[in-house]
Amino acid sequence: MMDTNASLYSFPEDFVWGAATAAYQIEGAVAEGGRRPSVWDTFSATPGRTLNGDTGAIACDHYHRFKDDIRLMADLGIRHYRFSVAWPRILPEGRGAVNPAGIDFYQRLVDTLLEHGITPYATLFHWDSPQALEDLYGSWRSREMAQDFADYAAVVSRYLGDRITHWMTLNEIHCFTHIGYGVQQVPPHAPGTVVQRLKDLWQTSHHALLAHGMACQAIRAASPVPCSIALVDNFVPTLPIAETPEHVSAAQKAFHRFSTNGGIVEPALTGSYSAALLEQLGEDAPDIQDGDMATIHQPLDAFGLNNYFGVYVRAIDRDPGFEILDFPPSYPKLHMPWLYLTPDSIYWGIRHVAETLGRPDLPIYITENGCAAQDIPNAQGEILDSDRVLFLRQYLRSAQRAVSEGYPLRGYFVWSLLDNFEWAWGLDRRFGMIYVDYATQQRLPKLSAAWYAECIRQNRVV
Ligand code: IFM
Repeated sequence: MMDTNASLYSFPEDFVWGAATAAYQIEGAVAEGGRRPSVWDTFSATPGRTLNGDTGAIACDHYHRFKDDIRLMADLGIRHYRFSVAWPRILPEGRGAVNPAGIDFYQRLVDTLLEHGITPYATLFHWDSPQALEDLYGSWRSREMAQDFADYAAVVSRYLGDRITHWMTLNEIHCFTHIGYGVQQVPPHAPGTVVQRLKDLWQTSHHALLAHGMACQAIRAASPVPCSIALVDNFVPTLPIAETPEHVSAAQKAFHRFSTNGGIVEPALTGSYSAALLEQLGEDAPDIQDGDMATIHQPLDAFGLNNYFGVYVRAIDRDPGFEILDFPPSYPKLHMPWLYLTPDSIYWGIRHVAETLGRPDLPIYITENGCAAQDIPNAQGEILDSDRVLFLRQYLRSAQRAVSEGYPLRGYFVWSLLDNFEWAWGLDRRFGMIYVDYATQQRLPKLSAAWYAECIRQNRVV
């Protein structure tokens, strides 16, 4: 029978279909090749910090198995790969002497990608700050961290810039600052040190914004060839409960005040903290020195949106004009407490960048999207993760809607290529399209991997 749907949900010819991972979540080999501990090594080795006491010490052993993993990726037809570089492999003490074995590892990794026709997208920081800097000055609590990060970014782009031209500075500032230093209940993030005042918490994210801006400048100065630089953020899209002018306007108003949206993505993309947020914070707002906002607001070549969920908003006729709706108990979610099925969050995330933040010029990549599911091999040893296929299909259709309406979405990276160390949830939560048997380190592509490969082959959501 003829496939009558051959053009349904299709993407432009040059759409980037990719997969993403992060160093501490997959590499393992934490004491090899001159690497020194990151805050996540220390945190996860502390009793009671992660589920089942899991650590990333071995994880997917990707440090030793990267060639096989890259071959698997190539077999699926994935031609774009987002990974992260581990700061403590490159500068084991966080600053100072460069570790040649660290550089060599990433050169070999990237060369293997290129041999398979896979374009590398490197994130410079995905939460594994050098423990040495946490010990020295409290890492993100100090302004010094911004300069150290910029110096590290310069080293990486100097040594790897001949083969990597897509750079991403920091991944999800909210998580490693506001959850790393501000959450008392389980599960926090490393380093898990709770700062005293809300102002101190906002100071950590302000330092991270500065680090992003200074790193942009450092990469452009050090890269041997022109390159693309992006920030990757996971702001929470506010979703109009109905697509009518009153609810859309309520969702736009709510955007600035929800979570840390107005104090992280907004200053990075517009050059100013949200006025509504600053008013709400009052004396808890971070200290901002002369010139900081210009440093933070660097020209970017792209923006990376990590999106898993959004929150629904409705218009109300009293102050502040909007209401954030709680999720009712029976609302569908995947295998994380926060993983509500809200496919529209991709579409609205993209629209908020273009319209609410006034950046219709900025190319966008979905740099992470995916879900944890309870993957259990069947009697034949297959993993038929139809729940993950359902999730990815709905979110990808939402991405396609944004493209079809003319928003500048250029690509999509599934989180994640492989099951991996899911931070405080240890190895218990599986986000991969490829199953990892941690006892044997065997890899097994799930049904979702075959489904995604077909999407790539047909350049549309199937
Ligand atoms: O695994 C994480 C990733 O490191 C950052 N973004 C969210 C993912 C799922 O929780």
